[in-house]
Amino acid sequence: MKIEKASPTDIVLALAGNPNTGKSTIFNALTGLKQHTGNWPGKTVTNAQGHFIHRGKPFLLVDLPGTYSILANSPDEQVARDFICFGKPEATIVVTDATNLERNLNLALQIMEITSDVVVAVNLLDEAERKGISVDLSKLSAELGVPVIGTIAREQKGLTELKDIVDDIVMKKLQLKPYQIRYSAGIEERINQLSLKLEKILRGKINARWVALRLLDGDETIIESIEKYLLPSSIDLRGEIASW
Ligand SMILES: Nc1nc2c(ncn2[C@@H]2O[C@H](COP(=O)(O)OP(=O)(O)OP(=O)(O)O)[C@@H](O)[C@H]2O)c(=O)[nH]1
Ligand SMILES: [Mg+2]
Repeated sequence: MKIEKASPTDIVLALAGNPNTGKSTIFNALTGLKQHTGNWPGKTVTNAQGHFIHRGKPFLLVDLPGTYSILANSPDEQVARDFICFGKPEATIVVTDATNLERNLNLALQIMEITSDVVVAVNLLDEAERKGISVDLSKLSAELGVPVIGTIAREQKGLTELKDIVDDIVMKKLQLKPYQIRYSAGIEERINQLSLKLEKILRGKINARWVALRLLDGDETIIESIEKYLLPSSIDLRGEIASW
């Protein structure tokens, strides 16, 4: 996928989330563009890109397809994953549905395994209120270790605060400590062994722990994408891994 920066100084942001959580509504409100919105899933098939200025800085926002996970089980998931891993976004906004947080946070946790630079937007707060659901945003933020902003995108509520936080993340003004899932001792040991080996090849270009997890899960697509986007063609990652 090509990233269309208006200028090289554009700050790239990703907009991720489950289907139908209001990503495109946020995208349109921020960029002034008219990405199609509607209440059926899977409308955003390509990555729409748009610009906005906030606090005097130029941002490039990329509206990713809605997915329940980024484990690359479908082309949409792979597009979303590859952009978060290789599109070098300086922050990722994870848009969640306040009426269905438990399911939505699964994706947020997966993204937080890849990158620390995450803000969670809890959208559809009006719908939640109608259903008698209240969300303790500050407690959620404390648990997740990343900022959480409540929004009602259709009414443009919370969006300035969201932009402020994104800028704070990009400017490294916040201490982010994203919650990391810990696996059983045996798996953690394998993760550590693999991470050490991977780090020598990946050299901080991508989170080695996360790559190790994907490999343990038998995910071949991550090797292809790393070879395609991150490594010089002289390095044979697949061959290296096969030799371990
Ligand atoms: N009540 C309410 N409706 C909202 C809010 N935000 C978005 N919507 C509506 O929810 C529907 C889905 O919004 P979209 O912006 O298309 O959602 P999306 O996440 O881009 O969906 P996909 O591209 O399919 O993943 C639309 O009908 C929006 O108008 C909100 O805060 N409150
Ligand atoms: Mg959309």
